[in-house]
Amino acid sequence: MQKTKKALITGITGQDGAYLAELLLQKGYAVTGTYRRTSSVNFWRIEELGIESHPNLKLVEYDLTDLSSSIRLLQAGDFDEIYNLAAQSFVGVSFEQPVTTADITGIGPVHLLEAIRIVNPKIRFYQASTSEMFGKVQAVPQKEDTPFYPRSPYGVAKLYAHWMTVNYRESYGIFGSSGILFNHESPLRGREFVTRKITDSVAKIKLGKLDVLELGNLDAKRDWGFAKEYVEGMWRILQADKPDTYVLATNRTETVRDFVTMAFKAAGIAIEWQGSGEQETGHDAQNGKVLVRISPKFYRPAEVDLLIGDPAKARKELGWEPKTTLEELCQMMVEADLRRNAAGFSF
Ligand code: NDP
Ligand code: GDR
Repeated sequence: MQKTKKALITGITGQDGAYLAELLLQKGYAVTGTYRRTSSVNFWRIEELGIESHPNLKLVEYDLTDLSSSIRLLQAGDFDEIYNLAAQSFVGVSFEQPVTTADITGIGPVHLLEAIRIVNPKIRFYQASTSEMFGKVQAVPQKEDTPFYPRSPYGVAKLYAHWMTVNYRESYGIFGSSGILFNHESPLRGREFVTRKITDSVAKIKLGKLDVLELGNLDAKRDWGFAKEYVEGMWRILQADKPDTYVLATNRTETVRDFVTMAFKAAGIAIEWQGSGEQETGHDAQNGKVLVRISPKFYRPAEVDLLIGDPAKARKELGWEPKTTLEELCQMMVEADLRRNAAGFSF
């Protein structure tokens, strides 16, 4: 009989943690998911997926910034695979809290790498790296060997953790792999990120609960995919014969403005754009009402202008391919937010 595989997911209360837990439970894994002690822990994502009481899911309190508890977590768990998804993951906040971001997002993963080195070097380790490490465009499309040039404290912290994963692979033979994932979204995306902010606001405008959507830089271009498909890629990365680095992306890029137009369209509203820069506005094409305007408070001190990834290596070596189009993803998110807002709640 095959032994039940045991996986640890840090950050199970986040978007990817919830989808990955669902996937691994479906695959028959015993899953331990970590959450942070806060005054009001929120499990809405795993509840929405209906897995919060799954018999093979165990939830444990853990903070990535604590080395000794990282060691004890691994001593208690006998894990085969660790997926390190925990991070201070919001780029905007990283400019306000650079040191906290460095502690959690940069040094945090090293606590797990050290714990693996000390407790069981055979554990396979996945590090959630990011297209934000490419930052200022050095080549188009970006792939595994494109030079990095991060543009935020978040990107810099992630780059450190990325190289530490590579370093532990090369120094100690640890199966440490890194997925350089481009933006991936879903109805479970946090509302501080631009796609979900847009779909939630579009739903509220459609239902008469909000007048205007305020945004920052509409010209930023992102390669947006569907999170559920990206967590499948994470799993494949840890099933490979050897540890490595892989880009997961769709190879299509659109502006934030395009996504706004798409989201309103999904709610049956046509948008017309007028003006430029801080004066740009989006109008309801039927009655001229202003529905979108710019607020410089959402601008970032340094911006990542253009991300588009080439997932050819993952396709060739892992058989991974994104399938959901951006239009389908946007429609799915708008419909979920219309449902939630109509029912009177939205996380
Ligand atoms: P989320 O922000 O939704 O989730 C982050 C998770 O990390 C949450 O569960 C959060 O817990 C947890 N966390 C934060 N700080 C700590 C800490 N000190 N100790 C333990 N846990 C902590 O991110 P996503 O699910 O979107 O992303 C998953 C990972 O992938 C992140 O590392 C992110 O940086 C990275 N990434 C994401 C991409 C994307 O497009 N989504 C693209 C590329 C990389 P709490 O709920 O308590 O805040
Ligand atoms: P990003 O995602 O920074 O790419 O990081 P986010 O959705 O926050 O921003 C995308 C782009 O939209 C522009 N923008 C706005 N962003 C937000 N959040 N709010 C606004 O009002 C707004 N207006 C315009 C931003 O300037 C930016 O250019 C995400 C995170 O999930 C990271 O953890 C992950 O590593 C990367 O994706 C890949």
